[in-house]
Amino acid sequence: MDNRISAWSAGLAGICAAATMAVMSNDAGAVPLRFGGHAYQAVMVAPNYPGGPAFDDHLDLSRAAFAAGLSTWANWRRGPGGNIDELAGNATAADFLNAMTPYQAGGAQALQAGDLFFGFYFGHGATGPFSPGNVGEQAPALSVWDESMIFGNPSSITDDQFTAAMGAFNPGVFKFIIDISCFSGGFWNGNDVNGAGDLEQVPRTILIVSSSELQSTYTSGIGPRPWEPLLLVRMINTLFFAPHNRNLSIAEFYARSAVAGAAINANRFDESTLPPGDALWSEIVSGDFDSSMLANFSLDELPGIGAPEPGSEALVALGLGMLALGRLQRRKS
Ligand SMILES: [Ca+2]
Ligand SMILES: [Ca+2]
Ligand SMILES: [Ca+2]
Repeated sequence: MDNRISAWSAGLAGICAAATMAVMSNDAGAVPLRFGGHAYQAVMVAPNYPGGPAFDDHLDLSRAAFAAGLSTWANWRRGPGGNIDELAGNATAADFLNAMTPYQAGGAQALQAGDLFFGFYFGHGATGPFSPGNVGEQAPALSVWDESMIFGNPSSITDDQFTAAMGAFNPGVFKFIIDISCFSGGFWNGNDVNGAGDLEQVPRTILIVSSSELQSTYTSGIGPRPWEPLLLVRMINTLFFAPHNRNLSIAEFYARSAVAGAAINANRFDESTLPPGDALWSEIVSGDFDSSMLANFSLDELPGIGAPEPGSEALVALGLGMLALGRLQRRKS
């Protein structure tokens, strides 16, 4: 049963001792895409970790797969001139933070109230004595340590630093963050004694995490990229296979993808809408990690993660109209 081959845990200190590499980013020319009255912009990173062939030396393939799924929706586009800024696997913590600045307040492409910023991180997470953060979180935090994203060069972003980055957007911008790493739930409810805190303090923030503040996140062992945790596998599948003829709300995106409370999720959603023959959907969840979606506002206000393909709503309306007309004609005859 245990095909989870390794943990995204802070204990993997060896991954943090590598040489600095040259950094590339394809963010040149990224422009927020407007759709349905909102601008959308993503910055995505999944660091690769040095040390040779291993489960964690090519996580950028997972970032690319997620971006490919996202770009099947009308409001997201990859590549130059698109609105998905994909950082290379050798990106540093500074690269990730710097890639956000054009879209923050005062930036050349600053997002405005009601727009959606999407930040994606998949990689190692740290807490406790392995974390570069300070001790000082208090209840409702589950541990006193700050939690951190760890990059391969090595460099890191603590939850306090990331909170500051999210606070740098214009008021009213929605910040939607996916953090797939050990202890990622610790990016919420920090409540630091020094007055700082975690993402719960930044208005209009949503955070999807793969673990609680006290948990490691495990790889799923499922191909084609066996290093992806199950939540990430399912999120990628949801992007590709959810019905594209209507908006995909973030709440629905999470609910279709979530693995926490697996029985609840299995009962709540119609499995018949899932792609036939896709074994990934029937994978049994061991319950060894706990995904959650955290938000500090009503999700009804959200523009959603996926917008329908242009014209699809008209096509659906036309189809319903034809159906009604057919019934009318049958009634007449
Ligand atoms: Ca903590
Ligand atoms: Ca903190
Ligand atoms: Ca924290």
